[in-house]
Amino acid sequence: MPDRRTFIKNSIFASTSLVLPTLFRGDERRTPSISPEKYKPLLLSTWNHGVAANEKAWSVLQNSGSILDAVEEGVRVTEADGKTMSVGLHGYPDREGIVTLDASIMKGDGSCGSVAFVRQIKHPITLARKVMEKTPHVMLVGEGARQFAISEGMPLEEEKLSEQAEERYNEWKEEEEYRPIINIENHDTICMVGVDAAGNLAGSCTTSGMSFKMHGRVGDSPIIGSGLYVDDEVGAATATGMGEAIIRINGSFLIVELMRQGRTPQEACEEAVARLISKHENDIDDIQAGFIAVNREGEHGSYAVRDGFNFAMHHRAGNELIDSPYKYS
Ligand code: SD4
Repeated sequence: MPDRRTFIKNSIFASTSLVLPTLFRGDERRTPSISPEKYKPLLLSTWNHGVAANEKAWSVLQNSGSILDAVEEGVRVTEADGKTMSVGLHGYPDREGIVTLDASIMKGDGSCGSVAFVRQIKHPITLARKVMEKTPHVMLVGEGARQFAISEGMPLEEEKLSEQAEERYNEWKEEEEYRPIINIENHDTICMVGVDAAGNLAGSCTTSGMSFKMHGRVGDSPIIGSGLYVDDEVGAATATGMGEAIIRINGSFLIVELMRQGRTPQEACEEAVARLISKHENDIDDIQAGFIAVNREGEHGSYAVRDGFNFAMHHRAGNELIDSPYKYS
């Protein structure tokens, strides 16, 4: 059984190797400059799987011109990628052995939708978009979300763990004696924020959440303002990592508001991480969280609590995987 990093690296590189555009060369990475250039359009996505998600989103943006379609279609690639163990129905289950998914989507005009604790739906991001566009609500959870999916004609998938998830779940039950794992190695959500050539923004976020979580646990990803926030007047931000810590500081909203007050995306991400750390003096060694942000001018930023967070950035010249700056090694 490979460790998480090796597994993610191998699987994502394997799954994206046929679609890599000009700038990305597998293990070639660079650290972003402190004052990044302005790019419009621009797409940013979390982790290695962001490369393939960006690739799809970019082609959708070129064809449809819609930044909302782009961020939805982009993360659907990861939701369907059977090798990503922290997104989609093939991901790791909760401690009862049940996979429950969280997702959110937001447009820069304030429209937003999300679903949480939802079962049997292959594309929760599309369900979140339907909540946004077809209901008077922002968020549906659990059985209600599933019933809404059925009423919208979305198929229910069989509730069966993927081979890899089942194997790991059985190991975990023996090793961890049924305690939820809360540690820095246990997350890899796909989140995407983007700006089109005219400065319109949108974002998306979808996850199976923390592995072996308590049944019913919901993280930051479907909570508007925590896992994702978008405002055409300012910019967009999204988060990955330990949801509990991100919710406590309302991380994505915080970053957008800091940008509104004049911070660059980079400065805003760094300040959000500092805030998060200040609320976790006693357990910060167990926490990883990372943020990415873009403003309406097309500047970007990223920052993480610790080493190991990366993100994919797509602009006109191509798609790159970038190691994020961070606070702790
Ligand atoms: C959660 N934030 O459920 C998600 C997990 C995650 O990268 O981001 N993984 O807490």
